[in-house]
Amino acid sequence: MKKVGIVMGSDSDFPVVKGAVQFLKEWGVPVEVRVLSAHRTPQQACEFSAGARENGFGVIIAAAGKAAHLAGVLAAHTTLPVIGIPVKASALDGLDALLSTVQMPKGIPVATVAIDGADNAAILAVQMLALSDEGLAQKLEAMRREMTQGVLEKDQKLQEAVAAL
Ligand code: RP5
Repeated sequence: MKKVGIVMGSDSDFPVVKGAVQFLKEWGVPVEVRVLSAHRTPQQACEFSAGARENGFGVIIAAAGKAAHLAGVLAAHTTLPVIGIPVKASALDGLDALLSTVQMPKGIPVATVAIDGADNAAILAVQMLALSDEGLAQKLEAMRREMTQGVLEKDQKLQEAVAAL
């Protein structure tokens, strides 16, 4: 199976990213996690991305806050799909990182999830790998069924609570 690379701009982003790492490990998806900054270690970030395909990666997740250029810079150096997580790390509550990550120019896409949306980044990465992995695709289907069932049960409980008022 291809690996997922999770890159964060600083170790201070790790609390946001940790759940995604755990999710991927639980699902048996090989994951490598790095601190590589578009601004502080630009050369290392570019080298990681440029070599990612030949190093066995299938998807890159990039998490960064403030003037968050990390996802875009990584995307510029690979044709692998890059998922961006804007991190809430400043006085602007992540809006700065959201706009920096999502507003990519034509030709270099970054699939941007919500501010601090690491869970969805991990799920989206698995969906991408599942394009060529039937086992993962079946697990995703099962997860969806479970989610649907959970909401239906909540709705049923709510109906009972409302009827008892
Ligand atoms: C960004 O600046 C990082 O991704 C992080 O979200 C933010 C703050 O970094 P530190 O100053 O905590 O290292 O580049």
